[in-house]
Amino acid sequence: MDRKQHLVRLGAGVVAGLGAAAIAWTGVAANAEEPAADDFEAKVVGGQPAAEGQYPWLVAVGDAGSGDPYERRFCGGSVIAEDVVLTAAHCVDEADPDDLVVFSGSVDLESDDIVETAVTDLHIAHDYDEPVELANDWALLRLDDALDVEPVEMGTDPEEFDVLETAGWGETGTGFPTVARWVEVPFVSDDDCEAAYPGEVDPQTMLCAGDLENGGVDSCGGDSGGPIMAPGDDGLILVGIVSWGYGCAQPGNPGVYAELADFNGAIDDVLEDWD
Ligand code: 4AZ
Repeated sequence: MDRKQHLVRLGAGVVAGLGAAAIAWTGVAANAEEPAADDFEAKVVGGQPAAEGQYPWLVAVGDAGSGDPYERRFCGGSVIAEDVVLTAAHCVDEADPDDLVVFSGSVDLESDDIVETAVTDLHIAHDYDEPVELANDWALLRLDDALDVEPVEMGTDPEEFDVLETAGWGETGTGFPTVARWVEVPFVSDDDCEAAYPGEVDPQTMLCAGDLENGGVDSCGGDSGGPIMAPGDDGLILVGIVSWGYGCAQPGNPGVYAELADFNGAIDDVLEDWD
């Protein structure tokens, strides 16, 4: 499958409950269509289960209502202040805050330690989808209660990286895991990423990662909104948000991530406003 993908929500439980065949993808205008189930090369591909506490700030974004967190989650997110979660704009741009909840407290969505928190306010990046589709793919969720979670450190400088890591409850190739998975993904330069996706990458607001030559490691459907992180002096630093790609883990088609350094100031402005 060689088609631009980011998750399109179909409604409560559909993504987690029905699996790959039920996922609709947005295509690039001309060839927007739903792939056949066996067309889906999704897989957090090449990863392994996250340990409890490995990413305390990693949360799942889900539909409000009742039922298992596993059935209701549809995207990832990162806790950036005790009552604020950063996620992808394309995960929540059609949602009402009342329709959303955040699951925190465990890497295992079936754990008794999972805490469900209501969302009271939603901010979608003003320049989302500009200057190209999926540019500025970030949104903030304001929570009803402070979480008992140490927020992630935010990356502020645009940098070249070596190896990054990403994590989430997205498609593994055999379904959606109950325990979040993580994987290391080599950084891909802006030049190489623009060459991989001519005309579709805005290097200012996007960064890319993946094994260009071999594929095999990537984020995938349902990981959107979650973190991509770089090693810092005192632990991991958030540098981006899972956003889109063509297929998952295919050679030549890196994962594309919203580049936090570009909109850090805009995030601070919203946080000040919400204070
Ligand atoms: C998604 O739909 C998605 N391989 C996330 C990441 C990638 C593709 C799709 C990158 O959530």
